[in-house]
Amino acid sequence: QEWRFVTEELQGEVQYEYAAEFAKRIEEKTNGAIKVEALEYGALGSEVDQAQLLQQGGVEMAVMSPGFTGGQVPDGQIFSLHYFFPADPAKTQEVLTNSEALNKDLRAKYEEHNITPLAFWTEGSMAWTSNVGIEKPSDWEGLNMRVQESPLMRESYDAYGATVQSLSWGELYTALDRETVDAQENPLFFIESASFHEVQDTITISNHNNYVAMTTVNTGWYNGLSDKEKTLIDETVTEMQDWVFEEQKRQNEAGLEAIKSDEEYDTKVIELTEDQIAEFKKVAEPVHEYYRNEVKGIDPELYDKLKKEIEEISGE
Ligand code: 6CS
Repeated sequence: QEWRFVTEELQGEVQYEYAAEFAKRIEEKTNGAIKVEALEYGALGSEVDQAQLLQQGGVEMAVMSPGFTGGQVPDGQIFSLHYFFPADPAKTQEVLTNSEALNKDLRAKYEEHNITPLAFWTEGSMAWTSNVGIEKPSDWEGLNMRVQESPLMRESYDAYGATVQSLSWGELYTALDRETVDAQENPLFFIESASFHEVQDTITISNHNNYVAMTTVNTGWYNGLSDKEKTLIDETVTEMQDWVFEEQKRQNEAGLEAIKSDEEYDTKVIELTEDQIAEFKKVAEPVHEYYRNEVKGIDPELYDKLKKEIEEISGE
């Protein structure tokens, strides 16, 4: 047997390395009877194309960011709220790993679309990049922000006064370089790896949100596997939660180091103070209520349940 496992990133980056490690473990456990092919971003189209491919069974497995199916699975947009999950990636990983709202209720919502998320995990805290040096909400006024395909991301940045534009990350470097887009958000490892710091003067460590990825399988394919195969996959995915946490941590630390020591581009790194973060929270928190009460197609009970789980873990 051979399973194809597509990712939204390139070799060396967290998602691809995740798929490669998963492949290694499955091959070892089955003495080579099952082979898994890890695939980089690009060969199979954009992130949106890849999501469709998984849904249609063109690939068996995918690492998928919820932001690219926000129109189809509105509840998945919960990951784009700012200052909702704990700022500490370790705490967010704990929520992602143990939450019933996510691993049972949200999983069922994706399954209606033939996507089964087997695990949710963080790729680290996201930072904002721009040429203006974002330090307060009003700095966003007039900026055109790049977002994924999630209507709610528009609300989050509208609240700060920015406009938004959806793009695949493959088009982002050029868009920033030509200034058709002014700002973007990503974990530090990805900012460095995709060289966005070359075309942006500043990086703001904002702690506004963690980047979340999902390990997904095509629902029909997965349900048709033997119990033994399902257990093999499930156990490996569970084992890998700690592995991927360490991998993203290592990559994010190295990414920041590389940006700081890159003398050619001299990108300014701005770390927001607690007071500055409080100003952003004032504008971002009403969007949580807007999401719960106004966004069509979302389940307010899932929101309430997750919020409670987050409060229990973060102790806030
Ligand atoms: O910004 C993006 O869309 C990309 N960022 C990451 C961290 N992974 C893949 C994704 O497509």
